[in-house]
Amino acid sequence: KPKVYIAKPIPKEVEELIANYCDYKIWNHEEPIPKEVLLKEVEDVEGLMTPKGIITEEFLAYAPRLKVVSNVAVGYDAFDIEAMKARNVIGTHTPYVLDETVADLAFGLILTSARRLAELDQFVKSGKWRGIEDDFYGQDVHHATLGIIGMGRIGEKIARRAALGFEMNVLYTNRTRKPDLEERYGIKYCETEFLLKNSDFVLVMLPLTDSTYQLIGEKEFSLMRSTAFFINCSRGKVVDEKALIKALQNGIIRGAGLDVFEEEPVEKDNPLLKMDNVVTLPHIGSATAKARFDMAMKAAENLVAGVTGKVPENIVPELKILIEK
Ligand code: 8YV
Repeated sequence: KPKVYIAKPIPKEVEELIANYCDYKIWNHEEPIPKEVLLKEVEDVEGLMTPKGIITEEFLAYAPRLKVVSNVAVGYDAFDIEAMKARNVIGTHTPYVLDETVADLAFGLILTSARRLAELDQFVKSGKWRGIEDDFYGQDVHHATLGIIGMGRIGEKIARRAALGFEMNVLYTNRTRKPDLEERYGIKYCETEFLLKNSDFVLVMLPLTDSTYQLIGEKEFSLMRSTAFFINCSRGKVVDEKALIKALQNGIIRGAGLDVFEEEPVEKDNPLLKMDNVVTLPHIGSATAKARFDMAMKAAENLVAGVTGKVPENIVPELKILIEK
């Protein structure tokens, strides 16, 4: 059987699938695997399943027999695509199975920001509640305008919730226009500038790539309404975090709902953690038992396919060229 390494704990059923086809070892600890342990473990494996997939040229030099890296996440910004191409290492990810789960969380962030849920939860628990006060006012979500930057699989699920559930006016930008979604949900394609100027909530749902790195910065925040909220549950680095902090400190925008940060875990002296109008979460977009189980299972299927001479279902688009050769 081909040797593989699993760099995170996985459910029993997922382990059983791998055991049927592979000779495997698992990192079975809550804390992330230390780099030196991982580098030792991958010395003679053909497959690696990993939650983060930091695959660089340097890493690949430690794993001369590696054929497939199965990322237990949909985002694969930690893959060095060129290095993997050069070494003929296939990379896979876990699309589809987390889309609805992340879209739910996006609405969690929208509602929590607009209706001040986290702040007022703390208020009640601290025993300060005396009567019904006007101070508890938030902003309406229903019928407001949501601008979605990035209309991929997850963006679409968010748009559907917004348009059909909350009857929001949905604007979007994307590399390619999606007329079918416009027709189905009544969402509107527009220029980024128009979206920023006209949205009550600006939500980014973008993969992190060279062209999306810090795509949202000072100029973009300056175009937003002073009453608008900025929402991000994709990748922290698509935003210039310093510019976001400035925009919040100077009242350029009303607030933010963030599941992701430039550095994770977020530094404890990050000013975002001190702001009442900012909701912060520890990157839990896909964190439900069902979604995480499905992600692990999909990642295992991709891994097994890759080391048993089959074509994995979810090769990342940029590396499909490796199996077309
Ligand atoms: C996390 C995610 O990576 O899928 C992604 O791209 O950002 C999340 O699902 C998750 O922590 C993976 O273990």
